[in-house]
Amino acid sequence: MREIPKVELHLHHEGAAPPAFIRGLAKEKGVDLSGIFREDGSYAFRDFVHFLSVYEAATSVLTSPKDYARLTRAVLEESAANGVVYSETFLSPDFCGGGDVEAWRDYLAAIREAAEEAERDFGITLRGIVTCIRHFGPEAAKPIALCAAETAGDWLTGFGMAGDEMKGKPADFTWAFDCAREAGLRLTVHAGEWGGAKSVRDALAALRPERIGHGVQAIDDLALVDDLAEQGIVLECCPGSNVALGVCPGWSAHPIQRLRDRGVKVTVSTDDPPFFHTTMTAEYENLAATFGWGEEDFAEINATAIDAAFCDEATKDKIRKKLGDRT
Ligand code: MCF
Ligand code: ZN
Repeated sequence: MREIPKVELHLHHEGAAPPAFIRGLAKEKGVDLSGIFREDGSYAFRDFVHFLSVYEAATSVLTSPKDYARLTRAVLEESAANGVVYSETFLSPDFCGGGDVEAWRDYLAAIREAAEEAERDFGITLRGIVTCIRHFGPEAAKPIALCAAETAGDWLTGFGMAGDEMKGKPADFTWAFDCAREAGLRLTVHAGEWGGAKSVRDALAALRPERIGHGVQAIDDLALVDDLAEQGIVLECCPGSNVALGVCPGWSAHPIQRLRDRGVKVTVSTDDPPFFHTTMTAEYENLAATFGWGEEDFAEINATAIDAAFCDEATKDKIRKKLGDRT
């Protein structure tokens, strides 16, 4: 499974930080983060809302562009070791530079340079998605969208929303999404992870994204599932994350196969791999064990993912050649 070339569309930049990396930074900076780790060294969280606060605590020691450059290299080396040839990562000026556009530019430059080096060294291509945080509210999303619009280009190609889906309604964020859309950014929204099928409907109606992060609870509304299929909305499924957080009671209960059977375009990602004790290899192994997926299924999923990627056509063609190169 490790060798299969893979496309990952849904990865949170800080959420991909290995716990040892965050512990090392905490030690260097004299910050006590012992409360967010279990005795075995892994991240400790009780439930989804607690996960959000542990994520923020871990992020608090990433305080400079240099920290992000080191993180980017470590994350991409690990992804490439799991066969990932193309990845998109959620980044937020809320975390990189505290919302200030000049600081954000410096963080972005460092991340981008590290990604270019990793592309040369490990053969993995990265693109960025600027992300507003739902539980920070719609006013906080506006400067994030402005940062995104000012830095949109060939590397920063998307705008999205993550965080606590139970807070606020998508319609509150239309200003931010309209701003990003006008700047030429492609759109994705986390929905239907906790907020039910209605949350997916609301996100689609108010924000008009072309992809939905998670979206798995759409399965409870078959008319919505048919709409997703008809409109070609792509779901960024992260089954290991859903199982780890308790969105699904187990792998066999995950709706990815049922959604796919009904014509929905599904893709596979890890979300926050070390938090959820997963990797792209582990996701594929679990999909093979649970649903009997084989080479053709994975080829289809990766073709869907690269078609839906937020990069230019020349990059897609380069990646498609790698996907076709199976040895
Ligand atoms: O997809 C998972 C669970 N659902 C919602 N949000 C997040 C997930 N992983 C990270 N996030 C949040 C994180 O807590 O995304 C934001 C943080 O608020 C970071 S995006 C650079
Ligand atoms: Zn996510």
